[in-house]
Amino acid sequence: QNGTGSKKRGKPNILITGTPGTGKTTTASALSEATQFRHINIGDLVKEKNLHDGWDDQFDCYLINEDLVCDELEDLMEEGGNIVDYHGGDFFPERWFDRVVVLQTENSVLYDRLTKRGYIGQKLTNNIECEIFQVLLEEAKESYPEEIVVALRSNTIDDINRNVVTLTDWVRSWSCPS
Ligand code: DAT
Repeated sequence: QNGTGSKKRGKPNILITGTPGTGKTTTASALSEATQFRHINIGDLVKEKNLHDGWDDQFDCYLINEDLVCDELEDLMEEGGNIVDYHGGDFFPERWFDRVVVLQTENSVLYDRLTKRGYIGQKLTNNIECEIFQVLLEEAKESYPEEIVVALRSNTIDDINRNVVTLTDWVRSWSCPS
């Protein structure tokens, strides 16, 4: 009864993950508009609600407090209808998500996006390597049932539009299975 298809939520939850710059926030906000689901940007939430243990100088980002983030989101996730946007996902409870989307971008395209964002040096290299080695895809496959994990290409605006249509269709079929 707790296998695939067990539905205690009225609406599904979707995790959108991928290397920084692959288009998570752009995709999640478009999908949120199409579905009226709640867009939860974990990076923003961590900053707004102070769900961190200070700034990490080495990695140039907040040291996210995973327990605080999970406590903060538990009720919303139980309710359903959430699109969670984060460059990671191995610390969320497995039961939270019905679909895990891993966005992927070609190296040269990603390089340009991250450079535009001001990434340089080690931070730039680390993120490009993260994409080359498909770190987020491997992490997703290790953390969630294989059948709910999908990798989607995100090189162009057309890709984004197509991904939003695909995911919106999936949400509809989840809510009204034929
Ligand atoms: P992320 O949330 O994964 O860090 P983002 O949505 O903030 O990524 O996108 C980073 C930048 O790249 C932003 O200027 C929008 C652009 N972008 C993202 N995905 C794209 C795509 N598939 N085609 C064209 N531009 C894209």
